[in-house]
Amino acid sequence: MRSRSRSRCRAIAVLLALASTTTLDARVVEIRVYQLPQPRDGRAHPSEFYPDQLIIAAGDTVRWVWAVGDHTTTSGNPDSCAPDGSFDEPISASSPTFERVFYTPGIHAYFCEIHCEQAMNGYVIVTPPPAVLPRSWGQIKARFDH
Ligand SMILES: [Cu+2]
Repeated sequence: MRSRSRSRCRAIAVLLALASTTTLDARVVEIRVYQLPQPRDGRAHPSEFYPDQLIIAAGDTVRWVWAVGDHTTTSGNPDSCAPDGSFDEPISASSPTFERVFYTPGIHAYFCEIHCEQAMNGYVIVTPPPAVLPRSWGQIKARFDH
């Protein structure tokens, strides 16, 4: 009985350690999805993602949050409005948020399919995860012994 509760305690400690290491550095960053009133001078650009350029670290979450209008978050080339199939979610009153964790470093472009021609697009720039500092002389030495 005693060893059973001890192993349960150990399991809980491991879970807590895992939870703290995975959530300690990861962030959730929000992007607002707007549709502004059409300007009187007829300029097109009434819809936007804000901010439309974001720098995050690998493992961070981006959360798109609906504000006004019907939109999509569609991965792909905003110049040609061509989806690449990585993600494609509606952002509207009935589907007000969309979250995605970005693991792969690089530039991830996306656009709104409905307003792509009006340059409603954005970029998520994902930096590599920070280097882990060596914790012992042996680890430091191992880096230079080849
Ligand atoms: Cu849109």
